[in-house]
Amino acid sequence: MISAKLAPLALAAAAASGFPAAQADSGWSQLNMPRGVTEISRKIYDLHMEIFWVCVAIAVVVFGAMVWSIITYRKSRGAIPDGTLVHNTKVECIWTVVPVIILIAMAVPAARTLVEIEDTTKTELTIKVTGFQWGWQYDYLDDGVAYYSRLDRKSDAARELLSGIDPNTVEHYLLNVDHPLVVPVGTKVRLLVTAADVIHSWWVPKFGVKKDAIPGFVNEAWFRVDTDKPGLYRGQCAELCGRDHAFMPIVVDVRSKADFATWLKDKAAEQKQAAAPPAAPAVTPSAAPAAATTASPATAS
Ligand SMILES: [Cu+2]
Repeated sequence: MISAKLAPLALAAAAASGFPAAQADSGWSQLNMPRGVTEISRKIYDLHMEIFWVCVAIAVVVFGAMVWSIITYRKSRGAIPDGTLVHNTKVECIWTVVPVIILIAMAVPAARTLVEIEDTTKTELTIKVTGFQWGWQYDYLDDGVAYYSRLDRKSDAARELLSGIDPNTVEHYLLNVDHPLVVPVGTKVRLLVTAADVIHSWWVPKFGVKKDAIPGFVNEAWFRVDTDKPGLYRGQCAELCGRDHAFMPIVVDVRSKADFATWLKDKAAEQKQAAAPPAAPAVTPSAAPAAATTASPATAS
């Protein structure tokens, strides 16, 4: 009943946030953070809900006491202000000790989750992520594969001023890239996050990862996508980094381990071939100096 009432509101919120309604989840989940597709993202979600309900309980007690006092001790009922009210040591001790206990009770699970988020040991794949104006570079450090990932051309054309293209006709408008980051499922992937110019932030909500990309620093983050959840996951730069901040989305293509291995092998071979110097043309000794002299004016100009 309530969720049915709130659904249009949630849809409007989703539309306002820039996420297409078709891609977003429905109902209540649109008002909350996603549960995600990694163990850590679910732990973060559970922690968030735990703390949320603690806050709700505190709000009910505090505002309940306030409203009850205001109504019960109102002037029209003949209440007289107590001008002699002074310190009550017992009450003051209680309202100091109780919040301290609540804070400690919240800090313990929060610290436990934070420690897990920071634990980048036993990683199976390391990828360097470099943010730049305006896109991302992905470096598979152990495999010699590196490429840039930018806003897809269709979104880029539609976002131009007076382009005449209706953004509603572009699929995943501003949320699609030309070359997504490709990773395998069920693998602990470590990201080394940095930036080439200004501060960016690599954020994929469903992985529970949001890490600042800072020039001159290398930040670490990690994720392991559930083995039964391959697919495309989207995110965005989450640090206001300048004019085109809104135009550097993130797409992660999560594949099965076998598919990923094939992709990585093909990509490495393709990049190796592209980097190889072109086969030297057969140059006869007499032709070589002539080629050199004709080439020099061209390079000088
Ligand atoms: Cu950015």
